[in-house]
Amino acid sequence: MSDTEIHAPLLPILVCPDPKLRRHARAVTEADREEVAALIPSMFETMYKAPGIGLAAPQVGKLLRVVTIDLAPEKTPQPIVLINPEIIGASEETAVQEEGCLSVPEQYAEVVRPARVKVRYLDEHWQKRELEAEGLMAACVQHEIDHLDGVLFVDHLSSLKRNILLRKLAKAQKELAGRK
Ligand code: K1U
Ligand code: ZN
Repeated sequence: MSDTEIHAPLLPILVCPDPKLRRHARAVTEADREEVAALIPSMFETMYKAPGIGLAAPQVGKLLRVVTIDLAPEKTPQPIVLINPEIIGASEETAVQEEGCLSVPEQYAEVVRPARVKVRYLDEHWQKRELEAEGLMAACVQHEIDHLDGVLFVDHLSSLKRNILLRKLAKAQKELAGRK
């Protein structure tokens, strides 16, 4: 990376139990075009730096229905922007995927979700698009759309598993704050 490369500003990632993560994000309209155009590069920069394979705008405190995804930034970067994404089809068959979350740092759990989904969205040029996803992409896109509705991956776990994970998170966050 050269010294002259221009970077978009990094955004602070909210951590659970921040109440903003539980709010519903609103649909983006034409009136938001400038704000969204500025937000997207900052979301990618923040996601790559974290590092993560997805990021939803509410995780950086913006209650807008905007998501960035890149499943393989190290190998062959394939950045995807989803504006106002909607799941328009989901398989009855389910799949288990280990999930993490930048807002639930260093905690991982197996989550059961539909194995395949069809998503309708606007891309970064505001063109209507559809995406059929399976495997990690299906899990990631569902995880990110959940963020737009104030849902976290821990909500898909049994209350026992969720409580254990959230207690571990609180302990780790307390230790981190003590070191600062
Ligand atoms: O939304 C987020 O919090 C990002 C999250 C997305 C996600 C991961 C796994 C399954 C479903 C959704 C992450 O990116 S957690 C970090 C992570 O998975 C990862 C980080 C670096 C390299 C590879 C993966
Ligand atoms: Zn997440």
